[in-house]
Formats: sequence, C-alpha cells, structure tokens
Amino acid sequence: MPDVTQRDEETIGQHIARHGVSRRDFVLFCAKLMVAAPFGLSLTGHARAADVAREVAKARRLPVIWLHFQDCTGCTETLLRTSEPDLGELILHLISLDYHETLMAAAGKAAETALRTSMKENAGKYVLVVEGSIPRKDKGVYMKIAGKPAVSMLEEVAAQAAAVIGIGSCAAWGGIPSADPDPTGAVGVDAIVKGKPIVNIPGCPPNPYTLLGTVLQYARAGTLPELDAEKRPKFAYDRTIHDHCPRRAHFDAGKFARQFGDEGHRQGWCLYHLGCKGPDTHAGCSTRQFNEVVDAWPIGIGAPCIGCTEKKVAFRVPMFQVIPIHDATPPATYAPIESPQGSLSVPAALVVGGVAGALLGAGYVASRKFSTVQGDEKVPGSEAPADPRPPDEGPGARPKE
Ligand code: FSX
Ligand code: SF4
Ligand code: F3S
Repeated sequence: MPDVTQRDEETIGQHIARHGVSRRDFVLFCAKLMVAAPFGLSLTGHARAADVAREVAKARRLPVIWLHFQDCTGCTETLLRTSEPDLGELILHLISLDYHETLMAAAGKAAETALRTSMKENAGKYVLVVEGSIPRKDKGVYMKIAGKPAVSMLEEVAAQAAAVIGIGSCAAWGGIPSADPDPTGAVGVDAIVKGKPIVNIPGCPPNPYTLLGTVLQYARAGTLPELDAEKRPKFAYDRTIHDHCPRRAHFDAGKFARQFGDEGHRQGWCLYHLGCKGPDTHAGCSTRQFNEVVDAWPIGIGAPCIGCTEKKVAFRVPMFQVIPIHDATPPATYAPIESPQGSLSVPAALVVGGVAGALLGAGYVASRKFSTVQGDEKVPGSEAPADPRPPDEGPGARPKE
C-alpha cells in the first residue's frame, strides 16, 4: 500500500511518476475506465486511452476517507483484488486514501489520529466513501467504533465532506443486513446524511471502475456524474443486464435452462426460468465484469442475476422466483435484409403514403396495447410464466406456495 499519510498537492501524473508506475499500466487502467464509462463522463469522453490518461494525470489526488459499517468488505476486495497486482497498487496511487480501517496499518488511537488529521487538513475537500449499512435501531447500539455508534461517526465525518459516496448495496440502501427480519434497523447513507451531495454505487459488490470514474471525474473537474432517481451514476446504471447479456440470444430464441445442471444450463442458455433478475436490473456487469477475469460475473459462471443493484429486488424478491417481463418481447419476424428497389409514380406514392399513414395509426394503437402504463392493457406475455420447476428439488426448486 502506498504512503497514505502523505498529503500533497501534486497531480496524479507527478505522483505516479515519483512512484515509478509504468505508463503501460496507467494507460491500461484508463482503457478499462473508458469501457466502464463509455458515455456520461467528460473525463472518459476521448477516442484514445492515451488521451484519457493525459486527463487523469492532470487531476490532483483526492483525499478520501473510507468508513466501514455493516458489510462483508467485498466492496474493498473488488476494488483491490484485480488479477493484475500492479493495477490494484495503481488504484491506491490515484486517490489519497487517508483512512480505511481494513487497509491501514494503524490501529486504535493512531487510527483515530489519522482520521482526525485528515478531517482537519482537508475539511470541505475530502470525499467520504461509506461501505456497509448503518444500524439505526435501539440508538445504533449494534455497531460502535472507537466507542461511538456508527450513526454518530457517519454524521460527524459527513459534516465536513465535500461529497459522500455510498459504495455497495449495503451503503446505498441497507443491502443484506436490511433483509427481513432486519435485526439492526440497517439503512443506507442517504437515510442519515442530509445537505450533502450523495452518490450511490450499489452492487454486492459494485464495479470498482464506477467508483473510480466518479472520484476521478470529481478530482479533475469538480463535478459529479449525472444521477438517476436512485442517486446512481447514469453512466453505469442506465441499461439493464438483460440489454447486453451474452445469453440474450437464447432468451429471444426461447432456449432456457430449467434446472441447475440440466442440458440447457450446461449449454449456457438463458437463466430466466432459474430466477434471473437481469431484465429488472440496471448495472453494467454484462459488459464490464469483475477482477479483470473474463466471464467473472454471476451470469458468466452460470448463476442467475439476483438484482443486487436494485433496492426493490435484491434481498427482497426470493432468489429463484421468476419475474414478469415488462418490456415488449422481440418481433416474431424481422425486416428482410435486402428489399427490392424500384421507383414510384406520384399517384402510387400518394396511395403508399395513405397506407403508411394508416399503418402508423395502427402501429400507435398497437403500441398503446403493448404499453405497460398503469390502466393500459397488459403486455401480452408479460405475466410471469408458470414455474416449470418441481417443488423441493435442490437449489433450483420452486418455492413452496
Ligand atoms: Fe455490502 Fe460491501 Fe455486498 Fe459485501 O462490504 S454490498 S455485503 S459485497 O461488500 O457492503
Ligand atoms: Fe441474460 Fe438473465 Fe436476460 Fe437470460 S434473463 S438473457 S440470463 S439477463
Ligand atoms: Fe449483481 Fe446481477 Fe451484476 S447479481 S453483480 S447486478 S449480474
């Protein structure tokens, strides 16, 4: 781990040069950042990774204070456990990680001093990253750090932060600790912190490049990315897993795994009938994956997506429950690839225009029929299909009614 106690005004470029980081690793990292944030960040809006590297190098290292509450530390793990050790090391050169309970060598009073020093020296300038949910029940008694309830610690450190980022589903909305019966009254950051810009980066764990893209954009331009209604950066959560899933062709062709380990599962067919929540889940896992390992993401290894980035899905909807499809199904027929060409006389064009108008009108009526707006007719086929699985048979079994 680099020297985290050093507070400096040098740029990322100067810092990595001083630490002998290879240009190859740096440009490789920037290429991955471009994949993670192809749109929506001015930082990555360049054609070449070398141009993104030039932009990132100009930014100053942002002081970051990272608090841990009720979590499994998977968010930190996914940030640092790249399959390429140099990349994990490089990430710690990009930010000035002043306080991080599971990474810092200091403990006890020395750790507390590091936190106070960073808060004082960087008041109003540091970014607070929160990992884990905050227990609120019974005055927050279920978690204390340095003798203080987590909820008080969060309020105190957030008060002087420039912005607060909730990393992982636990910090974004409670995550696993908030699952029924929720013994500690677990909540996310924005249930506690008021009056500060808050960015949620859910996922259990989330993609680390979403965090790095957000932090580096803030360091370079002083701006946060555009957010959706759940305070998630749109650049990373604007599409569903289903939109870009490598198994989507099987879904469209009606080829499904019906049981874990059956022929369809072994063939890599769609996992919808095993409870995949990909159609309802906004995240970039299908294109960005994890830990620099090809196919290292749930569906890539044959496990259905549980919707871990969605507040209303993960740890709320049973893992193997089959969900309704809200989007219209693909067309039964496709336009021909080559259509015969010819020219039209004026009267014929008028007739065709009339027909086209009528067809558009019919199309509009049809689209109203296919609409999922409340009060409209239901999308044909949008009802959850009958569960084909037998009850009581292993992990893929149908839940008892
Ligand atoms: Fe939660 Fe982070 Fe899930 Fe774990 O620590 S988002 S339990 S992967 O990793 O907070
Ligand atoms: Fe992929 Fe799941 Fe959609 Fe099937 S249902 S295509 S496995 S996201
Ligand atoms: Fe989570 Fe689904 Fe991605 S479970 S990690 S959003 S594939």
